Amino acid sequence: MMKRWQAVKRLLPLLAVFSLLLSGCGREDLSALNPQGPVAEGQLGLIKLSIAIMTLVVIVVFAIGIYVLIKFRRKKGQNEVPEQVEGNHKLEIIWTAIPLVLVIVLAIPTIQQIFAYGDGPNDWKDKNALQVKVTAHQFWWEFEYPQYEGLKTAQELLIPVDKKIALELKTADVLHSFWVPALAGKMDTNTDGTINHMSLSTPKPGTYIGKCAELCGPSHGFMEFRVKAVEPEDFEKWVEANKAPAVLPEDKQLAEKFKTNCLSCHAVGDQGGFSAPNLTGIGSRETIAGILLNDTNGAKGSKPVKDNLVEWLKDPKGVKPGNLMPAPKDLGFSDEEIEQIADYLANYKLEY
Ligand code: HEC
Ligand SMILES: [Cu+2]
Repeated sequence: MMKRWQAVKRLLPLLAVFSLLLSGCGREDLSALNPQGPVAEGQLGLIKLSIAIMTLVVIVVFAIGIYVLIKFRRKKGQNEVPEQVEGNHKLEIIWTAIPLVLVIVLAIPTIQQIFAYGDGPNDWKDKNALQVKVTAHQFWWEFEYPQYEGLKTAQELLIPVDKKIALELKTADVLHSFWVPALAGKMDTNTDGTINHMSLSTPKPGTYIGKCAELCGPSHGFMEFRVKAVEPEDFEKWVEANKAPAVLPEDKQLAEKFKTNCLSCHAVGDQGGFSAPNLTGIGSRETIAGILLNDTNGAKGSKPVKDNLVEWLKDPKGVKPGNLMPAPKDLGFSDEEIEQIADYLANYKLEY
């Protein structure tokens, strides 16, 4: 008895440290406990229901346990072995039936919600839904809007409020998982070529943080994205703004260098490729590379867009280890040219 207590005493500080560590994981902006749309609300409801049922079970089991411990403890002077009881049909039926009932109570709303909020493939065909094809890459997110020809963006999924957003999810490389805690649960991007669907919506304009929820490589922890919900008129304005012809650096020589070295992977406007994030209007986005916070919406710890661009361009792998962008200096860009490119990109904004 004494020994056991000592072991517990030794474990307690460890548990305290763990809970302290875990409390560091609590980011309010990345919490499923603060839902901002119907899907996340329904999911929180299920979390609450299952916690309630489990709490009830714990209370009842502990109460019975404590009652039995007290009632049937050995009395003073009681030396004979008590009557040994083996099996009791009535009790066994009861404690099989109760969990079954509890599981059914949990299953009914769960199944209801799955179908109410997750009719993925049908939502995709829903004419009133905004379709977005999501492609996960190590370590960035690509968003394509097939209902708007040629419209593609990266790291920041712009959506109109009060509209069903139907997502089709796939990966370009390894297994990732799309997760915007405030709006909806996770959905994997499969590596076997199969496509997953999910949908979400929100009535509230705002920026919701998303994260890759499947360990996918050295920069998995930095694989963040933003879902930015705006009024429908603003969304249409953004769509129009994206159609503007490509803006290139004013300096002719720099523009050529940018075209040959950067647009082999990236796109601006109607020029370039799509093996890397579309840079159109990057100056008005809320992050660089999904993780360096721009001061476009005054977020805590944010910096001017240009500073973040310089930080990224000076050392992309320093910001996100293992990512696939070559360092511009290895492509022959001087520090001065990096500054100029950062300046150009920071001023490449979309009005909406
Ligand atoms: C071989 C392809 C490739 C080339 C060439 C390349 N990049 Fe990239 N770039 C990438 C990839 C991939 C990412 C995404 C990295 C990540 O977030 O994991 C990226 C990210 C970026 C970002 C952040 C994008 C965002 O959405 O926030 C900027 C800015 C950028 N590159 C600028 C440049 C510039 C300027 C050049 C030319 C000097 C260049 N890149 C050359 C592949 C490339
Ligand atoms: Cu990932």
